Amino acid sequence: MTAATGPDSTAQQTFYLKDYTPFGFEVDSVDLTFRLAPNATRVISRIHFTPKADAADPQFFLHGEKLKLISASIDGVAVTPDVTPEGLVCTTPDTAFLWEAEVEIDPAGNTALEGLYMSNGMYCTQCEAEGFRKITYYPDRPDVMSTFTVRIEADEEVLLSNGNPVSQGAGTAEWHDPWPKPAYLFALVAGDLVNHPDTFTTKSGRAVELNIWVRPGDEDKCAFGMDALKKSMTWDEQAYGREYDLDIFNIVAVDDFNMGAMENKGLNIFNSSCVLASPETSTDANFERIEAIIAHEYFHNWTGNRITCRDWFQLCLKEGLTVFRDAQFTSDMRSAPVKRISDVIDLRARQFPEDQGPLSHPVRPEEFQEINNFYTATIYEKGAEVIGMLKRLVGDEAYSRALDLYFERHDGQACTIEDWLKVFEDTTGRDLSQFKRWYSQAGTPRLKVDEAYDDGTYTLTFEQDTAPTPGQPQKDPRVIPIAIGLLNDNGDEVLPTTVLEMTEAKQVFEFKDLASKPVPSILREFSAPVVLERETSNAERAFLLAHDSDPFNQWEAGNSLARASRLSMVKTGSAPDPAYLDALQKLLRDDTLDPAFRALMLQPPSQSDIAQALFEDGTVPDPQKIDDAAETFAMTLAQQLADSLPRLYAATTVDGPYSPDATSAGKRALNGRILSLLTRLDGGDAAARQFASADNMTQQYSALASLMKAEKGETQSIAFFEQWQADRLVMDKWFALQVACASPDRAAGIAADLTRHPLFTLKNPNRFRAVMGALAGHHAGFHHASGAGYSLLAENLIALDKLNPQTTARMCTAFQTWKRYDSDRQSLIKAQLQRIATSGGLSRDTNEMVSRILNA
Ligand code: 0A1
Ligand code: ZN
Repeated sequence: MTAATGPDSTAQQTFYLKDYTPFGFEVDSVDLTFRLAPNATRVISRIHFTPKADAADPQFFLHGEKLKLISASIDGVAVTPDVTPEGLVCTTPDTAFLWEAEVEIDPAGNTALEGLYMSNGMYCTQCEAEGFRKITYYPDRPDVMSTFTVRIEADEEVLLSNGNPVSQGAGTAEWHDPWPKPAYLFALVAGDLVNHPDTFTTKSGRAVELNIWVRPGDEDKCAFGMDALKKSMTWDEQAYGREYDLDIFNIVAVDDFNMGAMENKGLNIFNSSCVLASPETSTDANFERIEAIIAHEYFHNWTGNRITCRDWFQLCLKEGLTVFRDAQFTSDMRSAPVKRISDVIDLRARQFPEDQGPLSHPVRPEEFQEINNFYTATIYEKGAEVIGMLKRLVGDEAYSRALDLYFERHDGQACTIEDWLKVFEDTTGRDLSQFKRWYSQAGTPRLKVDEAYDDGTYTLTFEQDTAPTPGQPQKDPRVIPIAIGLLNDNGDEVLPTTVLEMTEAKQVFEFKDLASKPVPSILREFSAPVVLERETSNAERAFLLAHDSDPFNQWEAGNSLARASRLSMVKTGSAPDPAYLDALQKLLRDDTLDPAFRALMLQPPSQSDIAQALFEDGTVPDPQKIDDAAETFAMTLAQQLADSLPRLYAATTVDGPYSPDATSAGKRALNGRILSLLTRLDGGDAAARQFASADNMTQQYSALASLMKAEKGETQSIAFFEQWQADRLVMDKWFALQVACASPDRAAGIAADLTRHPLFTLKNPNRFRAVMGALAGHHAGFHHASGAGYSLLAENLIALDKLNPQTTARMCTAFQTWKRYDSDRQSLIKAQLQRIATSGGLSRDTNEMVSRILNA
């Protein structure tokens, strides 16, 4: 790769998939010594290279950024490489040689949290995607794999790296990882940590030592994570035949972390919010997320580590598959329908806006400026959806055989999407070239449905169309698996779930010998990530809500009723649809339904989703009106249910000792929704009582949120602060709630005040996200006509970019939907985007994001 231009440049370097060239050298082994010191850590590398005989690119280029080169030698003879801000090149022998270098780095000054950095006095690393080059000179690309031996010299008590421990002494430790790996999976941790230990025996009898390492004081928050880890290890053996492959598996919790967690070989590093859990400090949602992330990182051991990516364009190869696997795990551990519905809500909230706006990119992008900007909902969640479609098309049994072949054929390799699809082609004999468009074409297909019934034959006509996306004006038809069922007038299924395979732009499917015109249930289980467009009546939606045997489509029927009702409230000022209110009340009282499912039915469509629906309908969304409609709806529902709310509240209250299991959590979720309705009527009495008596965070938090939303929670908010001010993770909740529960008029002002709070800091991504993420997620507050939300976010992004480009660039996505809104708001947003763009010294990450959003 050639040198990139400086961060200020508008013409940043772009990297292209088509330019892939293998590295010209084998890396036979890597030996690293770390002499840790906060501002002057020395890293000594000894790396054996062998030139490849047929190298297309014979240049010896090693990545390196922000490194002070102390010395370099080849086969013991000092060399003077050509050093640039991006790396070095050096003349090398034609045969195998030993490269040795010593560099100095500054972990304490590393606020970007990429490479080796310090968090609360502890050293830790984050190398994905391109952080290793900030540690030492190295071919920092995922297709260069090698075995690593690491020696750490430091004052800290606990010294960890990848693989198995070799030796441990006073102030030193040595680790060896026998599995060849790319540098992005390297990790090192040094700190005065304590562990929560356990053991696991794999199905072939390997004894594995397990540890969760935390700061002293957090050791009582590890048991749930450890249990989740053991469940994940067992599940991967049973579901995929995958065993763990080292003698030890370490997890470390870190407070300052840009993402959720990282799957470093044998040494997973976690944002503390994604591993520490206790009933008093964590909500049910936290518990569920922790279980899923522990599983996700563990599953990467096979899908990511043993089989990795050839280059970063293939990121979905490991991420889409691992998200798919962790979703299967959660479905097995909890409720499959509830997991599916929650995932689709999330996909529509995060991936659809991305796919329909200026940041739209294919699941496998073909170009990027900064790879850190591509850890997106499209790569992760749409990547997982594509695998779900593939599995549906080939069937469970073929999926299983294809995966076996994938592991057998590609273990130890750095692979591509072509390799992935080929195992399916070889297993099934199918030609997947058209299916591959899901990886290369960006944008969400819209699927239009027309129906006809004549003389016992029912006809469904589907048309697919995908709007142009940046750089892709033209789209070709994709393969779309459409799972459908047909119901008769009594609600009985006359056609059980059947998968239609759509391959054409327009395609007709016929169903014969039907006694009467059926009611179709289309896209069951959300069998493809598309937008379904179908003219349908509220009566039919209500019918499916009552009778559909597919829980996803049952929920979807209710969801589309809710959307339709909300849209007409906003557009015409009408009252909430009585038929929908009626249906909701029935569901709410139906004790045969899973409480978690009922809680989801009660979850209103997101205000951003309503804004998008209005926009697509040709109406300019007014965020304040959308918020007003949401308020009116909730108030009307509360009033209609007035008589039964206290009883429903009591009936769903979970007493006794707290347990985070799915059944209790589902009940509490429903109880929380009921409490928020009740609080609108009872002056906050029930919520205040719940707040006072709660012995777990789920109930304390839902009581506080209900009270604050009703502007009755001032005392409780102060009490909460006082109780929890020493707990960073709980304080993140407090910060976020202040903004999330504020009225639209006050949200930006409150967020601004919070940025001046003594506990606010730009250095901790969780805290920054708590305030700015909550503001961006407060639809009517962020998009307030004053523009105060936009300018506050811009101001903070400019400040954060100097410290932490990755988190800044991610948060820029708050502006991605700007073209939906009226011209005044568009001008306000554009001015703020330009303000960021011209603020000077902008990072490559943020520069790329802002220019992509601006160029919409
Ligand atoms: N591979 C991780 C995600 C991840 C990516 C980049 C990071 O850098 C800050 C950290 C984590 C996963 O999928 O969990
Ligand atoms: Zn991942």
